[in-house]
Amino acid sequence: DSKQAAYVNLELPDPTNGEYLLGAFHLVPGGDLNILQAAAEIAAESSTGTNFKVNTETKFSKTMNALVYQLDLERNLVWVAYPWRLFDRGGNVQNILTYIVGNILGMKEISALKLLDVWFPPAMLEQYDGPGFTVDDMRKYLDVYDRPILGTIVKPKMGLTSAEYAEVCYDFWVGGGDFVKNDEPQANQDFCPYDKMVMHVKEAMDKAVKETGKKKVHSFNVSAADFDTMIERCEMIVNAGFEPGSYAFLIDGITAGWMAVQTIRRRYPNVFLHFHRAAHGAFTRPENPIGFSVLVLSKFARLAGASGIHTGTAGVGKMKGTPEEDVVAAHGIQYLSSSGHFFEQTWTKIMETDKDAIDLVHEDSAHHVILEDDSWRGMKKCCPIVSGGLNPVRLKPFIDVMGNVDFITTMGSGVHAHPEGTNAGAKALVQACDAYLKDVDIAEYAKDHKELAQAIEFFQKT
Ligand code: RUB
Ligand code: MG
Repeated sequence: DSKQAAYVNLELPDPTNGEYLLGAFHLVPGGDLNILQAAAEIAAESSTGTNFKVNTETKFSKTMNALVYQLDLERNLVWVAYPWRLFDRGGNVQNILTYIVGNILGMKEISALKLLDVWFPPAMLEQYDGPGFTVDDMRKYLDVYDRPILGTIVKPKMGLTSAEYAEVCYDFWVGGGDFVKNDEPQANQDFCPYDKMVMHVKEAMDKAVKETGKKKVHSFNVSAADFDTMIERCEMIVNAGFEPGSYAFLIDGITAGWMAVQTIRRRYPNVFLHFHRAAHGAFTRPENPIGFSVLVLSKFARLAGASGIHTGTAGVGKMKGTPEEDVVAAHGIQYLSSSGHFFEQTWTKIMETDKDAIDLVHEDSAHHVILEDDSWRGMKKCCPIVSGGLNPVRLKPFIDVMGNVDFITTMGSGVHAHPEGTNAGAKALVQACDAYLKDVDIAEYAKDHKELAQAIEFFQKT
């Protein structure tokens, strides 16, 4: 069949030669197509083709065809190579997604289709921004190393006035927390105007910093209806007198879109860009056969330049998620190289990583390569943000599955539902973290740490 002749090459000599972005899909054909026929339809629709071969194609256009280059009939897997010259120049992530998880997810020819993993060739990485301001920069600002950055989300999710909102921030910060985020729907509501919220948060932060002698960070949701309003929100924060480093910009990247993410990355390279991912479940959940994985979403967030993205709690919290999915995604974006579901991704912009020649590199206990100074040669790291139904009691179980402490955690109910309130909730979180660092069981540590004892009592029965 001519489609297979044009869009399948099971003998493609070297898919990793640098010319192709690679994708691995789970595919169940629709109708009476076999997997090879369905795969050819996918490669066609997601590169140069359509349902019929058209008479307008040229010798050159055919070189831009995506190619099915590998199949696993037992597991219903197909691998596709996309010549990356297909993609919009100038580092546009939205454009890639329009191809590789675009029309194809709606085609009749599939009954299940999920992009499980992607691989970016080094030369392609060079075209994309990657993160500007990283969690390492935030760590320097906070003077917090060797432990997770401890955060909260103000709750109730909505309905506090700007002054009430800031008071909750203050209580958390003086309790010892580092980081507060707007819950993602927080915008410019009539009962909590954005400008007042910013002003009150600034006062609350100043007060908390003065009293504790520690730096604090607030992540402001700058997602908005349009470009101008988004930038207005950013500028309001920039001009409110905050110290650089003390504020982050949150974009709800799925609902606001990749253009919003990349705009903030380019306009504010020195601000931590916080990618919240509301609605990702529509395409990432494992029981949904159509979509793409958390790993794929997270890798594109790093490519686009998010400083951090929510990667899930690996089943420890309230959201659906497993270590196989969430931890692989977290490692996939924070390390210089790691194994995804199918691909080994190295985020260097050069083909060969001659480890011996790179004296700034070391390996951690799990043999993940870590750049001492990740601004050098590689695409910078993107920080896993771990959130959703966590509480102090669940901190250690999560660290155990994660295998490292290089993440930001934000606990909403896990802090504000503490029987003694937000301040005590923050203290309990800090104590749970201290217990972990001292390698003491939290039950033991709670014997002389009241807030932690209360948290254990309260959260363990939930
Ligand atoms: C969690 C919360 C975040 C979720 C999003 O609040 O507000 O929006 O973490 O999920 P709480 P994910 O701590 O009270 O559950 O992080 O999986 O994207
Ligand atoms: Mg939220």
